[in-house]
Amino acid sequence: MKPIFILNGPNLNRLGRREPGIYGTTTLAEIKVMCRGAAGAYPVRFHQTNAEHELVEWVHEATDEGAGILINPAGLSFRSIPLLDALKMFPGPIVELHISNIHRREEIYHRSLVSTVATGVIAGLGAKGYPLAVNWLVELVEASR
Ligand code: DHK
Repeated sequence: MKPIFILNGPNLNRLGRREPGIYGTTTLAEIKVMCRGAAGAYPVRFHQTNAEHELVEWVHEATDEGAGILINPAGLSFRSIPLLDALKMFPGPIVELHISNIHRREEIYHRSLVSTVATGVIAGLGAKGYPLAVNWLVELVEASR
């Protein structure tokens, strides 16, 4: 089985302590456990980085080896052409996830470049959006086997 890549962008390593009124108190380590639970038998490659180039390289790895991508690009959602270009190469399903509802926040968060290539977008469901997205990806990948 090809793995599901779960990729997290800048500042998400601070979840739990980062603006809990917006992002909640669930840590990224706890989210990783939730994702692995939702993935069942599917292998998961779970990463977080504050560096744009690392996120790009993991998208390349997913393009070569992965079944699906769940990505929270964080602040890179809105300005990263390199990340957008990398995601355009991925042949499988992509779910873009934001813990917060970016459309209810400041204007700078309203237009995600990643949404122009994502299969679907989840925003505002908090950390619980992650296992929901994984469930959806697993179902889709299973159906296409
Ligand atoms: C996380 C971030 O770091 C912000 O830059 C995004 C996203 C929102 C989130 O809600 O998970 O705008």
